[in-house]
Amino acid sequence: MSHEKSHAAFERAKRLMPGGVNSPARAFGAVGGEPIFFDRAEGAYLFDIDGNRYIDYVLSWGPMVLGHGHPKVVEAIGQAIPRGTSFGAPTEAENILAQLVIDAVPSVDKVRLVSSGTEATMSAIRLARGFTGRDVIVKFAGNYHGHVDSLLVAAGSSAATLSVPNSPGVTSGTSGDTLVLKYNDAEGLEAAFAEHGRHIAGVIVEPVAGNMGCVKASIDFRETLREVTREHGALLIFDEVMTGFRVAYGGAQELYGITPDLTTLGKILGGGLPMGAYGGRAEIMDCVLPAGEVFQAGTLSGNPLAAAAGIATLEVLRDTNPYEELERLSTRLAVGLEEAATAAGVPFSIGWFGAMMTFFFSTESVTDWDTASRCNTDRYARYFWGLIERGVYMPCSQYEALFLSTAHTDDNIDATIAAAHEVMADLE
Ligand code: KE4
Repeated sequence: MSHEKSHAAFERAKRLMPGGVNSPARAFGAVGGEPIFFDRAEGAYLFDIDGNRYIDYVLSWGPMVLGHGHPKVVEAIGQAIPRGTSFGAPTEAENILAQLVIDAVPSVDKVRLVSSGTEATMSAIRLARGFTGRDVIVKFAGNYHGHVDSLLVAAGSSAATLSVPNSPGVTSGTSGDTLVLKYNDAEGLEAAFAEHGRHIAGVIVEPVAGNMGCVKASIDFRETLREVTREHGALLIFDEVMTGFRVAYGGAQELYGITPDLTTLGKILGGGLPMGAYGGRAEIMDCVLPAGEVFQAGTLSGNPLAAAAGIATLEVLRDTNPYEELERLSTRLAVGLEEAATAAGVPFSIGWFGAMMTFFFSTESVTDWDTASRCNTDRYARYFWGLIERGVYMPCSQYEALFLSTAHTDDNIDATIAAAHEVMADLE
């Protein structure tokens, strides 16, 4: 498989942009080699500039839950373009998208649309501080909430992949009000609130972690999150940028039966175009300017093209309810990968929740950052490149989740499992 054109493009890119990429998650830093440049995508497939085709399990890090180029999404964007790409003024499309979010997500009575997941989480923690009058925000090691200064502490995703979980440039003053706890540690959470509860404005958490690889939150942890925040007057923020509309139409909160105080959204919400959102109870959201005094703004917030793509995507998800089929395909993939690793005698564990999962090269069950960080990332790199050579595009890091879409087929799963058997057999 030739990557000559990708190599040439990357050589040029490195002269133009830091590391040749516009997000470190794409840099292949954890798997070695050079990133692949893509030309186009269709359904479950990516096509690189050297003409190679891959079954895509990254799906733009989650947004493409309907696959690439879904006709209803393409049509919606095509119809919006001639009417204008941005007005910097309200549009009815924002009303429609906001209503879809409010109807879908149990915790959301009012919502503010922004342009990325980072903007959503940054705004949500500012709002939690403004609403409570408190300073401290709790996050969990291995969770990633975008490149918000105060949350770039023990961060997951590419921060963990590239070993900068505590980024240079984040001052002690900025991160000083961030309390980092252990994911799935209900006792540690209770102890932290016993000591600091009156100072804690909010707790932000991935209700299903995807940024240390896919790690489920235990029932005890989830219930403790809701109990201690309510008891101490702190806001519970579910960061559903990844899980929203993916694990269920109403996100993890719909499945858990837990109603957070605020929810952040992104990725699928924009159908592949830049979109994020944060929402919650009206009494909290009405503290946001101009209804209230907590400032937040954005030139392209609720952009009409992104809103059109998001509306089309959510309407398809709402009307077709593909989650059982996504779960069936995910089950086949998980079982197939397990069989391939077992046949090859390769130690593994799987983190899996609906249409997102991670195949961990680990001898132990991964429940938090400590266990995730002990994975054999060299073995993951060999697994990644072995699958690339066989036309399968997995996340370029052990600390990411793979995703399925409604465009994936049983044939795609069969081909992936067959490739995995060949790759695992070569993993010493
Ligand atoms: P964005 O600012 O990248 O749109 O969203 C930040 C974010 C917030 N919360 C969660 C739970 C997230 O997973 C993310 C972003 N996810 C990473 C991949 N794990 C985006 C990929 C990248 O950084 O290029």
